[in-house]
Amino acid sequence: MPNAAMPPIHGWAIAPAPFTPHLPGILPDVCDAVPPGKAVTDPSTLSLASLGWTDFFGDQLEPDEANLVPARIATVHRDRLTGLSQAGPIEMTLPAQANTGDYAVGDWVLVDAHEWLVQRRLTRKTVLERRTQGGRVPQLAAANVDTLFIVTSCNADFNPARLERYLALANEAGTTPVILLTKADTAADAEAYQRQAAALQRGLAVVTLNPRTSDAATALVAWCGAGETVALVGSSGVGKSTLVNTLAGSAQRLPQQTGDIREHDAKGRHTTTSRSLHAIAGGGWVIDTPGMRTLQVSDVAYGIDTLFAEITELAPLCKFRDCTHVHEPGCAVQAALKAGTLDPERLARWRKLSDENQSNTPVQSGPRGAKSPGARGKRR
Ligand SMILES: Nc1nc2c(ncn2[C@@H]2O[C@H](COP(=O)(O)OP(=O)(O)OP(=O)(O)O)[C@@H](O)[C@H]2O)c(=O)[nH]1
Ligand SMILES: [Mg+2]
Ligand SMILES: [Zn+2]
Repeated sequence: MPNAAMPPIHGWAIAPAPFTPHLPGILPDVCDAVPPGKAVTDPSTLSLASLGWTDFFGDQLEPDEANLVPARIATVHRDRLTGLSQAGPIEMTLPAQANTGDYAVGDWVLVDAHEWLVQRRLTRKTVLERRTQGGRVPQLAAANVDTLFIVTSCNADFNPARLERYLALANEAGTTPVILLTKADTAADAEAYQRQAAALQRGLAVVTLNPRTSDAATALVAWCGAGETVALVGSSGVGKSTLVNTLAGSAQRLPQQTGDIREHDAKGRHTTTSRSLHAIAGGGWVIDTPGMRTLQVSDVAYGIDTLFAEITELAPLCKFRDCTHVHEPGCAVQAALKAGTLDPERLARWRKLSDENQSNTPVQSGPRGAKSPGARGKRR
């Protein structure tokens, strides 16, 4: 039963939960993840479903885990995790040998209701991970994300090859990519950016918006339903945190810090330094991430095949099964190039990304360009 004497946290009443919550301290960063003003009268606001819980996670519960509490990770620190349970914001502890680096913002974990000790992480529906230059193991960016908002500005930040890297990552993770174009107000021809972005992948949604205005939230409402999770990625200074603040709305307690960009090259100043989960005013959750300097790809063969569908579809028509599409006779890709139906720049970028992926991926099945058997939405 809920503890009637439990004081509200930052103006929040504890929603009914089948256990007595123990809150080791005030957690401003997590409290901020909870939309204030609703739960006091609406205990369903922090229902598991509103936090993004689905049968996919429910089906993973074992009979002897009935006493454990599901919680969603909101921030990951070097030595602790914060999260949200039906009881509200919590600070979790980890078993002695565990490493917080194994957890991602957006993960679902099972914790015991007395100590908030993490007992088990549930298998992820989707996981976004990235490799840094020279990095040995991929870094976890976010988990259980439905839609990846790839944010770029209508200025010197706009770079098709970099956007394609993000798209390959999203495709591989089983997360729907959407390109968000910011700073159209500062560009002479914003429509040209919109056209270029839309050509990067078949069926790709591209939304031009100004994160500083409330119209931005309206424009994204289709991806921000109750229980849905979006993550923002992109270079520093493109307006990710500004958008988080707009999506979170006026009820947000601790706005994300934002920073201006350098005039001469439009580069940001890496204002955001860690990942965090925030409630969207109209429903759903948004994960803010620090601006990335580089994005290396590895193990994204499926993501690349989807991204470059026009090339992937030609490869089986080549005379040789292991055609590299460079010099072989009977190459359907070279034929398309000559016929002018394939963009040579796309082919060059496909080659570069495929080569990088191959050299970063320990064992890759199938020749380059052939349909890879890679499963969509790798689960771990
Ligand atoms: N003119 C204009 N300015 C914008 C727009 N979107 C964002 N900005 C400004 O761009 C600057 C950078 O925004 P941030 O939200 O801090 O960028 P960020 O992507 O979170 O950057 P990092 O945290 O460093 O990765 C801020 O000064 C914003 O006000 C836009 O559409 N038009
Ligand atoms: Mg930021
Ligand atoms: Zn070929």
